[in-house]
Amino acid sequence: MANRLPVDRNVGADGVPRWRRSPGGLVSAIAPVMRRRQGTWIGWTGAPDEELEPFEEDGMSLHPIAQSAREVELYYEGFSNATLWPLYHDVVATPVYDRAMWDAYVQVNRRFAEAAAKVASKEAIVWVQDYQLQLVPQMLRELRPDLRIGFFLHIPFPPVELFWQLPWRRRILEGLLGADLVGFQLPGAAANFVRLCRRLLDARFSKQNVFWDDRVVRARAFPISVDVGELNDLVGREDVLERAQEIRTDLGDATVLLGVDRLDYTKGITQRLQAFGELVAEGHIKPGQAVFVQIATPSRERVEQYQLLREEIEQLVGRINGEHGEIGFPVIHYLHSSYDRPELAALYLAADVMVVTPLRDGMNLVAKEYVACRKDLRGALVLSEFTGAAAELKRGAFQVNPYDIDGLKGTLMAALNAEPAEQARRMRVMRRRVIEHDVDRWAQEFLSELENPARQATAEQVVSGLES
Ligand code: GDG
Repeated sequence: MANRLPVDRNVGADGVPRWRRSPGGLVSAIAPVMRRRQGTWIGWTGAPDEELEPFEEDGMSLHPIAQSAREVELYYEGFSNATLWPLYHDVVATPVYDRAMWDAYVQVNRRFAEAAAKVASKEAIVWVQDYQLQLVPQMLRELRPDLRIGFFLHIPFPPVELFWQLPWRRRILEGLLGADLVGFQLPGAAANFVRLCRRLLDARFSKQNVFWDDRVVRARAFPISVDVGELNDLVGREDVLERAQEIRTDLGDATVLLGVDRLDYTKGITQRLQAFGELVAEGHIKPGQAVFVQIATPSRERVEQYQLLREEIEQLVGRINGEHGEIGFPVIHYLHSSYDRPELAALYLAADVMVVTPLRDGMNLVAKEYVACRKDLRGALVLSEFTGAAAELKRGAFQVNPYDIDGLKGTLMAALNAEPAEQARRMRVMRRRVIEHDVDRWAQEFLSELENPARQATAEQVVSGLES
């Protein structure tokens, strides 16, 4: 179960709408598992006010959940993306606390739970994805106590002090505690969850297990990753290699710094452009010698904070290019657009320095995709300490605190000046990690932890853990 189905509707050249698998690691990781197990994917089609019957596509059974235009506004753009998203990302923007949004969140979560309760066979496994559906585990367990329920949170889980702000904090925790296994990107997030259960619900616990409602709820970290095989195939393609070369030629054979992000205030786009702009202003970087390419994929365009961010970034890009660009040599290429996977792979291959500077990010797949694409062991990754990926890639990445603009400038220069031998050494350690822990392994590890009752602590063990 996920907010969205794994397919998008596209209108073909003949004018007939068709479903196409959505791009992205999550879908490519879970789709084969679903096909193998003849599972059903429950989610929204992306179009408001649309009631569709279940259908088969891409070898999977898809079960659409309708959402009205008003629910999209209140549940999706509202509670999910204007309340939970900023709250769970260190309050880098101010969360909106609105009762109508909460009511819609409860209503849509209930619709998902009811659909799963109808569709799931006896003692089936249900895997619920992400922050839009945190009430589903509890709602579903009430309807179907026979099911085994897993939940995975793709974004950070905040510390006690921040989560405490949420007027509906107990309800969210109780919602998650309906699962048998609650997965997070990092151990710190799992620890935050257990601590909150203790402080807020007075729940008994032992290590990473919470004893709740005569059950044991396990909280564990499962760092997500990328589809290494898919990326490997892409960067082996002749047309992708040619395209990478073409991009470099079009950029005047300058040194290329690259950012690829959804246009989101958590991604630290402003900070990286400011640092780059100052390096140009101070003469450390000369127009024509180095160029910054920033892909900002349109995202959540109806949410006000996203509109404001877009204006801020576009003003900043305009100012930097206006002050320092020369005819034929803008210092920043800013592209507010979305690209297909081969084009992204070509961009990764064309980039000398990949700049990933989120203020907070659950994992950050872009960093891992860059590493997975660089079989040639070239290129440098500048990576924020505040991403989940930093925990795994810290030995090879140039780490930064994106709030520290001077530090960021120094690190950008260090990455730009890294010798090929150093680039290769760093890339090798990062590649080892990403190749060994790809997204397929992530899905297998989660599901085997969910299914394997042998490793499940019993309620008695939890109690005795408490007593010892
Ligand atoms: C959430 C969490 C966590 C980007 N532009 C285009 C495009 N992309 C793809 C990237 C990458 C994905 O979107 C973005 O993933 P990230 O991990 O970087 O960020 P979020 O979207 O915020 O994802 C995050 C993730 O969930 C998974 O758990 O890592 O922390 O916030 O795959 O390549 N893909 C295409 N065209 C684009 O223009 N096709």
